Amino acid sequence: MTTPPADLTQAVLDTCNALAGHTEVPGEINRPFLCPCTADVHDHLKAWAGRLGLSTRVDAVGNLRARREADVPGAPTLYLGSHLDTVPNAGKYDGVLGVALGYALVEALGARPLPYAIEVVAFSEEEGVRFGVPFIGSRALVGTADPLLDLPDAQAVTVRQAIRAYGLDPQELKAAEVTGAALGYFEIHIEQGPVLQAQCAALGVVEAIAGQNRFLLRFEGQASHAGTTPMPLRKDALAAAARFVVEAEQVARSTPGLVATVGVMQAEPGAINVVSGVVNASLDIRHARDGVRQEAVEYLLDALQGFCRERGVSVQVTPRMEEAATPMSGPFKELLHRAADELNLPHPELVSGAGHDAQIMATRMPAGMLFVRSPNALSHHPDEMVNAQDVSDALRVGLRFLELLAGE
Ligand code: HGY
Ligand code: MN
Ligand code: MN
Ligand code: MN
Repeated sequence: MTTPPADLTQAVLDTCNALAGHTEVPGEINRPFLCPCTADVHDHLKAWAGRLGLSTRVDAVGNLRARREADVPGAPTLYLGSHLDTVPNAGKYDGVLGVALGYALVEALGARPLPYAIEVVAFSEEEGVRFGVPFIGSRALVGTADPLLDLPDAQAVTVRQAIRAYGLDPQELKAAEVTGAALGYFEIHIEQGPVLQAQCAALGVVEAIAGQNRFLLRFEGQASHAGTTPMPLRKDALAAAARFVVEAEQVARSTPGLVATVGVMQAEPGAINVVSGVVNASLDIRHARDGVRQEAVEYLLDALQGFCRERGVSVQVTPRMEEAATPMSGPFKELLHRAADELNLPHPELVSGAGHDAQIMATRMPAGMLFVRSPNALSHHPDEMVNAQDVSDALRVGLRFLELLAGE
């Protein structure tokens, strides 16, 4: 059992700080899919990969792939990593911490011979902010990104066009797919919630990832004068949307473990004295059990139609994604327990309310996730934070996990 050099934790935190500076919106961390600053982020990571002697390539969807070959020909590949894209006004650790820890783990392994190759993947898109569909990066590795290529963003630019605009070739999508034997995928990520802090645990082993649905909702009523349109004659798109938001919140509050979020709400024309004629909104709904989630979706979409009928408003519901709950059981989870047990570090199991690339990679290979405590339970927020000691513990458990995987 080797102990990672103490300065590696600092290198991880320094990388999170440095990458936070590459943003589309000055003063906030904001990196949507294939934004121009992706190249700067890649340059920073390529420098680290260069120091480690890793070969790098950027694949057709902008994933940065850094590879350490095995010492035996034909050996399987272990994939490590997380995502580089962020939500608007994000924190500096969501995704990036896992990418930096991937590089740090390779560094901690040093030049020792390994019976497997390692590929650290910095996924180009996991959040789904620009196209409303998450996991474009990891879907490319498991060969399910094709159907997403013609999805439009809010400016009617498709994924395919965004790939070309960045200087990549969507025709090369096939070459992004994992080939050859895959040992599995291991991701370290911040918990993004309150569970580990409440249990005074630095680390957690992910037992499952909640299932989720995402919808785009377009309400269409009739814009009209706020002063001269009597209430019974209105077709108020925003009132219909607002009534829906309240219902979604009430259903989620009354269903244990269910979360429902309307994060986008854009009213048109958006003037103080005009009844809203159009509202573009979103719905994100999740639960660890698929039956509960699907029942809530069915109820809410039915209630939505009623709220609109009552107001003479129509609504267009566009399903953007549905991911079933993903159990993270199997050999990787057991090895993570063993590694943390050997280091006498508490590591409760927990379900992830957040989606992760691991749930996509798990469709193709064994997958495991280690969570790092979020001391203030905040994420998708500039105040997102980690404890340096917890990151150091994650590095130690991650290194021990890789050693156990190598039979050491
Ligand atoms: O939204 C999520 O589940 C995560 O941040 N990708
Ligand atoms: Mn994330
Ligand atoms: Mn996120
Ligand atoms: Mn254990």
